[in-house]
Amino acid sequence: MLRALIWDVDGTIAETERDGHRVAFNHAFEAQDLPWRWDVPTYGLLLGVAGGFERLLYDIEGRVDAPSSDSERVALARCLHAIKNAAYGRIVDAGHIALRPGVLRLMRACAEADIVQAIATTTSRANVAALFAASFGSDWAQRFRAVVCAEDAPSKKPDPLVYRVALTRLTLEAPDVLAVEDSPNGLLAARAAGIATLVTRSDYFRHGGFDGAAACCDDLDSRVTWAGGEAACVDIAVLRRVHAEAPARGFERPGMRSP
Ligand code: XBP
Ligand code: MG
Repeated sequence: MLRALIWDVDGTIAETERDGHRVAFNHAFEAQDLPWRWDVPTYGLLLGVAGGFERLLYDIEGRVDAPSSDSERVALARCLHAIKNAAYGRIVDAGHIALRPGVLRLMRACAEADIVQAIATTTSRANVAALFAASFGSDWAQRFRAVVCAEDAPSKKPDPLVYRVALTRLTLEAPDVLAVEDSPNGLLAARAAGIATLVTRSDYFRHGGFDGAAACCDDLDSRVTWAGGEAACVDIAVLRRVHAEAPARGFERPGMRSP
């Protein structure tokens, strides 16, 4: 039985990357008098590195005009990341980042159907709080039984840690839940934790590789397909069917043995 839905944040609940985090990173470069800028396609490539700090460090390490010592590069990445997060908060507070289609509808339906909801994200608690306060209001935390962020799971997706911590906090097992993700790294993380995953492809991952997803759609208000069927949008009946049918399609559950 489906007991809980675990939501990713960036790309899944809102399109935060291109016009949110990316713009804020560029603001940080400018604020530090650096000539570096991440254009839209470049940022798409860099999203292969999960975590804003890790993404910065990866990029800095490939630049000839970056500091030469490891400690200076780490210090620069930390400084830029802090400036970027403050700028991201301002972008979100200003209402520039909208919820993706169907998110609010599905959250309300889950609440009515007694399906518990949780968050499993690579971003920080402050970034989640800024986005959710702007999107859901100041009482946003009441919607979620667990909110697991970068601070709780320092090994970023595709590492399954963030999902394992979410399961522990929910006191549920992987077969009790369904994850909603937008990216290949997110899908890998959820699957590595043994969790069936519905993928709502975000702009940057429209053509991502989603082998192993329990179901896929372009957004929650659009046609969703899975091995056993399809539907006009993602609703509670679809969530329950996708979750129930996932094991029958060879999805490996912890403790289950292949025949
Ligand atoms: C999101 C991320 C984050 C954001 C930036 O991944 O990888 O790094 O891009 O946020 P997911 P931070 O959607 O899979 O959680 O700078 O706070 O990391
Ligand atoms: Mg995501």
